[in-house]
Amino acid sequence: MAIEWYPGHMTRAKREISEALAIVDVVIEVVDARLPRSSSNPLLQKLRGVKPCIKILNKQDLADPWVTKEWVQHFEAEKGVLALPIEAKNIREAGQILRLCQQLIPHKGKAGRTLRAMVVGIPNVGKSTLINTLAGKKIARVGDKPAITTCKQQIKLANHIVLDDTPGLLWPDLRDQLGAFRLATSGAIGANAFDSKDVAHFAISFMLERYRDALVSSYPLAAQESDPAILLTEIGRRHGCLLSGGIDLTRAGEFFLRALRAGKYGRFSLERPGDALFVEGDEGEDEAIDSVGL
Ligand SMILES: Nc1nc2c(ncn2[C@@H]2O[C@H](COP(=O)(O)OP(=O)(O)O)[C@@H](O)[C@H]2O)c(=O)[nH]1
Ligand SMILES: [Mg+2]
Repeated sequence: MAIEWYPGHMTRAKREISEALAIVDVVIEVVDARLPRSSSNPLLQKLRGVKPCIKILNKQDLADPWVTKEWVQHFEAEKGVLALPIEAKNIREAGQILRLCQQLIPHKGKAGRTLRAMVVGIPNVGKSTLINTLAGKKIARVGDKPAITTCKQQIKLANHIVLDDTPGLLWPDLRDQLGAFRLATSGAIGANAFDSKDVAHFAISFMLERYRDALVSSYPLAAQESDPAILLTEIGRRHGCLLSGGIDLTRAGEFFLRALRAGKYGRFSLERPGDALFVEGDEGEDEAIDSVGL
């Protein structure tokens, strides 16, 4: 289902999150482990101030484990921040969050001193999945439009920790085109917001640069070919994405992105802590991904 972010929605989300943050002890920010920077809206950092935060690097099952380790170190360099890579459905991994909450706020999470936590993040990073795992039952809808809950409930977790049942929802920050392409590659922004062929070109170039062997094992042509347009044509041909008189490159792009996101070409991370945030001159210029259809 599509969510469009308009200034009115953004203002409302911002207000709701600041109000909610004021009364929580710990912010649980969920990001996508494959792109921890681009899947985080920098506004949250501003709104959070010095409030303790657990950065959840979710979907670690899809990310490059070495790069995820670098991100954990990077985030934990900030005072009051702990980072935890998880797969949101994994009860044991998600359960570690309780331990980290108590580590961050040692004087709470005891009888008479309830520790209050809240999950926040952009769409599709796995907030609902995580809340359901922590609650031990289905509370939040997964992979769907967030329900506008007027009356927030609190879920009692173990160790006198309570969690808001509704996550704080931020919009993805698309001002930087490189970040926007990474988000589109990961599936965080809806297909109506971008051209699958362009995003597939970006993703193929990226894979050739960082994970070429993974592509070569599916498409031997990638061993000597570095032009993403030629490789996308080959992918379309191999998977029967045909048009009268040629290859349907949009369908080929969709096929490639679906397979990539499902882990068919192995685990990958789209950004590392040392990477540049945006390509110089890109910001605000190229309107390749200009609307936020989620
Ligand atoms: N592979 C993988 N997929 C996940 C994980 N967590 C969530 N997902 C999937 O990501 C999509 C978005 O999850 P959801 O919980 O609805 O995200 P939300 O929009 O942040 O609430 C769904 O298809 C989930 O099944 C994870 O740890 N690993
Ligand atoms: Mg959700």
